[in-house]
Amino acid sequence: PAPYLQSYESRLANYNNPAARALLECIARKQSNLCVSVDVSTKAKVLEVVDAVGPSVCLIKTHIDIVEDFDADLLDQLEQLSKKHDFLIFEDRKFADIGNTVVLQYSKGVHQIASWSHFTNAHSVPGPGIIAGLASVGLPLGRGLLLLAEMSSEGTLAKGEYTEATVQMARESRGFVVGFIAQQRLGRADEDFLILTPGVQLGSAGDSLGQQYNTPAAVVGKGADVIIVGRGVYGKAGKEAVREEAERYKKEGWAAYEQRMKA
Ligand code: 5IU
Repeated sequence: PAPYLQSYESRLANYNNPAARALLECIARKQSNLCVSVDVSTKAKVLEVVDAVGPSVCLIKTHIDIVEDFDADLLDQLEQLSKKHDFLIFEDRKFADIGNTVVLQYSKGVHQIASWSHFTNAHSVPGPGIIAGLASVGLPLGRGLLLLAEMSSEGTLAKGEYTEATVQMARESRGFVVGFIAQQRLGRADEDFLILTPGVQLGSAGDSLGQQYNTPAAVVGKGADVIIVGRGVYGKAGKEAVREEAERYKKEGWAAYEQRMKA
């Protein structure tokens, strides 16, 4: 069968990248293909949500630039929580500039993303120089890159030939590019890319700003390896409710994976 129809453990053989390997191992160990997107804007709230969902996730996705009281202590505490609960970190930075500029954005500034984030992502619109730039910083640190091949939002221009050209760019940088943010399996049947899919929620079709939701079962069925859930989890009131919701998505995501392997 195609690589993605096999177990997460067996797919380790297809990856040399340390971040990709660590993610596959973590998914298998925790029986979780859930990534929670922690889109909240204070340190205290970020840490509360991460501590609540930590046991249920393989990956935490951040938008570090929305945290109004950001400081280095947040990064220390995030790292401690990642050890306590056993998860990896993905800064959803969506780099989109020329190689020289993304080198600086990835390694410097207030956030120094490369120093703490196992994964980040980039638009393919600038061409392969963006990958070369990010790789020059990230590869020596064992980081992995996801290319934005598709988006979940209504009217996205990332489709068709653009998506295909993005997959081709990934093929040419396989050591660093480990997969895609996408809505479905991409690449040939004999290729193995990690597919991380946002726009996942149970019981909602979307929001008022163009977000479009599918269920965990639907996206895993179409090839997602990791489901990314934001408001569906952190939007619940109270730490206990957030914890329970993360568990619910974890179980849904894992059941869908087991179903897919039977296919
Ligand atoms: N996100 C998307 N769709 C995309 C990409 C990223 O929703 O195509 I690329 C991000 C935006 C947000 C999270 O940080 O994933 C989804 O949050 P909600 O589950 O709250 O909609």
